[in-house]
Amino acid sequence: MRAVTVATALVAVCLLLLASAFSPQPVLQAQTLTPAPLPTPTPQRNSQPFTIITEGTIMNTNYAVLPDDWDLTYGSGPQIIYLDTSVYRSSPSSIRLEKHVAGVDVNSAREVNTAGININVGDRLVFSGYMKTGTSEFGDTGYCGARIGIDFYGTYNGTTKRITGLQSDGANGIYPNESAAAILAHYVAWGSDWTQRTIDYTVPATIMADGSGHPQGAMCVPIGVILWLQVWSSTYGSTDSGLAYFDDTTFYINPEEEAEGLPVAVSSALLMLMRNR
Ligand SMILES: [Ca+2]
Repeated sequence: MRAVTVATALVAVCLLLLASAFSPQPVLQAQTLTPAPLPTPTPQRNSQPFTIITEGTIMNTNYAVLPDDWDLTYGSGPQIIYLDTSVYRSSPSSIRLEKHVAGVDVNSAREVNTAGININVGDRLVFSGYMKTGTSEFGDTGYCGARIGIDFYGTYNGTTKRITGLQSDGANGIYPNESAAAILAHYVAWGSDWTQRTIDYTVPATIMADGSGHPQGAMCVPIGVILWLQVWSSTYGSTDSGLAYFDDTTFYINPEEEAEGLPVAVSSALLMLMRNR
């Protein structure tokens, strides 16, 4: 009798999982957010509003396909972001980022962004990309070259704004405790051949605001991210004429579910059940 009861329970659990797997996932309403200025020394970011896209129902989607998921324009007027079909890691192209010229282009951040991507507390975010850099016009060293990062957005006092940015590998804190050594190590220095950098970060329940959007020190619940590719320097900013190329970018939400060997839909349903306990 006991074996039969256990078997019956197992069948019930499997049916529940299958039902959950094939039931429609909630779709968030698209929201329009207004990015806020970054704190010093991180440069001013795009002032254009953006729309959050949902993460959808398939967990192994790459949300950073190059070039499709990257915004090749930044504000109005002349641009400094180009598709390059002669320098790339994988055919047919990479993204080339040229220097910022004050008064000519508005991309003083010297960066490339994705749209807003919906995330949830507890999600594991894995963002990776390859960078190749030219020579620094100024011979700059240290906190300079090419890098990748993640800006977090969340709601506080009824408005959704930028919370803060993650500038290192995700294993060494986030504002105000992000390791300076980890930020330094996350740069791909000038004069580098194709080099991969990866951010692996699990979204905490709250993230402290750095003051660029929400009031500094406010604890905010993260609801979305914008990924960025950037050339930056602590001394010469975005005006260095050294070029940077970005290729083979990937951004996965909860990729570990595939590694468990379970069908993606079933493992996603299991995760949802665990979250909702
Ligand atoms: Ca490519």
